[in-house]
Amino acid sequence: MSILENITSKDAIALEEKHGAHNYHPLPVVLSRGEGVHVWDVEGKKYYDFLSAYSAVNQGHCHPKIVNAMTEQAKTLTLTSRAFYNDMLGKYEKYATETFHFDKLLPMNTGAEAVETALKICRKWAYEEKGIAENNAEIIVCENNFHGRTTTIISFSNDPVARKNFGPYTDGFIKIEYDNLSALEEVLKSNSNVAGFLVEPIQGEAGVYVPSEGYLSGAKALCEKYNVLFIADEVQTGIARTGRLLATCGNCSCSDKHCSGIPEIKPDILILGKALSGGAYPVSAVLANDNIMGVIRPGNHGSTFGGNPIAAAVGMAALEVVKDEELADNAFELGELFRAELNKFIPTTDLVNSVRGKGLLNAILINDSEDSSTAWDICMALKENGLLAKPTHGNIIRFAPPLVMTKEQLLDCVSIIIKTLQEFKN
Ligand code: IF1
Repeated sequence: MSILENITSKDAIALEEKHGAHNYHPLPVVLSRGEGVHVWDVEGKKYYDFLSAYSAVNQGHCHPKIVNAMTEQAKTLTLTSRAFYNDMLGKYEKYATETFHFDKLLPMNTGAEAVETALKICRKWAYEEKGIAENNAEIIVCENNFHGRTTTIISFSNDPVARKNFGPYTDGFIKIEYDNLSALEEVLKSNSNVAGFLVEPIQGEAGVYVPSEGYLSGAKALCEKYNVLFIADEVQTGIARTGRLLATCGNCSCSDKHCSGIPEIKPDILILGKALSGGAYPVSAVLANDNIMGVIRPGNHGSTFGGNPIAAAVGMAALEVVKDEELADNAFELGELFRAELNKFIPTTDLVNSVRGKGLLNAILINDSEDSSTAWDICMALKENGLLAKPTHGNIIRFAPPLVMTKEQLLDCVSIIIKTLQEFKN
């Protein structure tokens, strides 16, 4: 069989089933094309994408500016490794550090790699700058976190499916309740070996759990008080998804007209991935100022592909699109509209308990037991009606369309969602 031959959905699924590892349980739809907020399956059916590859495709599918940057660079120079300089990396690093207001950027490829990088930087900082005795550094994490799939990262997960039988686990992590400042202070007060606090500004996998107002700034203040690094994992929440360039953005010097005036929550270490490339290419990064990033010296860390010229070109284009098209503002406004429309509908149905989220990272909570298949069945019905979304833990459906959506398209999607829920029979 030629790889260029047309294939039916059924055959494509059968091939993966037979030849691929079974580490996923996808919705049975086989996509072959994407443009903006839409994707098409191999039979030509068109869908609204309400997952955006888990918030990687914020700029929309196959954004021409990003695709052009990628293909032009691919024709010129793809990979040099970091054994040599390339002419794109410095330009990208300058652009990204100016965009996010940090001194330095360390380029990696996937989100999990960037999280690992941040953990390494934090530990090294603890030994060399904070003065913690070797091998004693601890990093605080939150219950129900999701930071990726590596052995170290799953060591501090509390999802049994992600974790069981992958031991022995990496030491040096303390787990506390999310959205609980006294739990954080409790640990900080009693343990002088704490080096960092790793947190998602909104817990995605936990079901788009938005912490209380003031939690992040409070946590940041506590970290400052106890000389502990505040590490924000914005792999999913970053790059305009939540209606700001970053979910930790406050009243900073950016031009975001929806800055709320709350004090700026500037992480000591910022982790980005996913939409840093608009979903075109694996591009992740860790940003920090010199007093922290300075602990990393030649040989301490690296990656064959991290910082490659295609990634640099793509990363720069993807950030430019976010600014040029004011995607943070659009996500903010459409998010308000989305929740308002669903909040009008929810009192009329027994199927949905509530909607929550920020910007265009939202979820509806289905009124059924955590282990029922209702959320999955609703997603199957949404698929039939031309909208793709995926259930997450605990009978929750995440709604995260590309941020390039128009108001008309969003209202069209809202009517598909409401119609599907109205027609849905358990
Ligand atoms: C999978 C969830 C989303 C992330 C945060 C780091 C990473 C992720 C906050 C790692 C990745 C993904 C990966 C994907 C499912 C997915 C996900 F449902 F699991 F939680 F997005 F909501 N930090 N999130 O959300 O980035 O190494 O994957 O590039 O199946 O693992 P990565």
